[in-house]
Amino acid sequence: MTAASFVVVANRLPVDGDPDGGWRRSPGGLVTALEPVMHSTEGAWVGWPGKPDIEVDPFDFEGTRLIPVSLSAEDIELYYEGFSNDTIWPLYHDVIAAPRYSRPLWEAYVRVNRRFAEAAATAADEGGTVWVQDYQLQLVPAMLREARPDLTIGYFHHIPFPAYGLYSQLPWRRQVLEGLLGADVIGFQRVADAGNFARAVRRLFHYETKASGIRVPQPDGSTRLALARAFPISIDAAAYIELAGRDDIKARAREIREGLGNPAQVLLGVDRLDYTKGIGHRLKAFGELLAEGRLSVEDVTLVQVASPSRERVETYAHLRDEIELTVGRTNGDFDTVGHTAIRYLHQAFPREEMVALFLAADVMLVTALRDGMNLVAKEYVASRTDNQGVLVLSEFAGAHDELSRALTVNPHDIEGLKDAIVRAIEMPPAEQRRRMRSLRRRVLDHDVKDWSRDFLDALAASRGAAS
Ligand code: GDG
Repeated sequence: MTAASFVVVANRLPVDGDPDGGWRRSPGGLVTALEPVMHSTEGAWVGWPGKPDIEVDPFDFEGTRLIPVSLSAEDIELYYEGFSNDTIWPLYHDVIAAPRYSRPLWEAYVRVNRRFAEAAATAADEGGTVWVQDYQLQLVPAMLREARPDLTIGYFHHIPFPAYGLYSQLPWRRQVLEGLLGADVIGFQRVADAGNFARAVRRLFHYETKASGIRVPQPDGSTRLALARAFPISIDAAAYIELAGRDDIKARAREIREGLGNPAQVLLGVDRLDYTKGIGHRLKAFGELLAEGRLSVEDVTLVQVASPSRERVETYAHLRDEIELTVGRTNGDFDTVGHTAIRYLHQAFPREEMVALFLAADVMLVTALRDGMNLVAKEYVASRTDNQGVLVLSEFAGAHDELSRALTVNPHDIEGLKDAIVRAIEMPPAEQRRRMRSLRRRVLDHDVKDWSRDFLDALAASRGAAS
């Protein structure tokens, strides 16, 4: 097997197995972001193929070498559902749900991170570049550096990094920081995340942290610079614009509105069914507006897509019950024979249908309690080539740093959220246009290819930036 000069390491490979034993490219921003680099280099991608207990040999797929890391059912339960999604995920999202601190989960996380690091160490060419993705693999940078000091190593963190007062709960807080500090560049979504990380490093290790980087002492007495900085992720804006311009998708958007009984206003939420997304807060605000008579189901319908997610984690199963109880109650109380209050869809849809929903929606509700970025907000904006529609956006989503012309909300403030929904519904077309133009400018000027280029340029510049 020839070694690769550029290697991506992510929890998942960029493909899904199809029923007849082949592989399909999985939809997703990361794949698009990395396409140009993958094709201009001898690229390889290390990741889990998506099913338990399958051994798959490395194979070539659309010009990229895919290197599967096999996970047993037990690995998935302890490393993925356990430590990644039941410890790190809630802790890093400000403890919205209680994190589980359990030694067997941590031990599985270390074991599985080592396997990913070993696979990357084998795949990478002498002096090559490795880009590690996300919170499931925080220990990989240091493990990889130990095995292959010749490599340039980048890490991007897709979710928030919490304030030290919360981070310090983690029994393995030193080991996780040590793992991340193995990278030359550690990328975050927001400036605040990079700041939280640097503060945790200062508190726990007393290393010097400056804008130029963190001085990490080396075993030989020298120091190495690790750069911790914000690189806000984005979307493949051109792909959304193209879909939004298709006649069949525009026709589908009209059909969606007709199917809802042609309400004057369609509100939309699109989220993985996750407690970080503030779906319950949104439903509560909408339900109260109906109860108070400020809105009526004759005029307004809320479409909520809640795509199935992490269903084997108990907190997610409870959340689903809670949301579905609220939807059932609200619809029971307010539906008429011809009109529904909430059209709830616990399903995943093709991207074409998502764009049709974006075009059908007068108001997009993004009410996350904490979110690394929130790509849905950017996808809605990119799709609105008509410069109409209103984005209601939580200040706790990373996207808020860039999309300040949205209607800002604190989703915990239900009265404020209700007022923002009413204001969005009543916003005159001229104001919608002014705001949407400015939002679109930002998303179009900084798409996902700019994101990966900025990160990889910083990574290339870090090579040899030792002190
Ligand atoms: C993590 C961070 C950060 C959702 N349902 C369907 C569907 N989606 C697509 C959306 C969007 C993506 O999935 C979700 O991305 P988000 O950014 O909104 O949220 P997370 O899944 O939590 O992602 C987040 C992101 O990583 C990237 O760094 O922004 O903060 O939590 O693209 O459109 N797509 C289709 N059908 C669905 O039913 N086709």
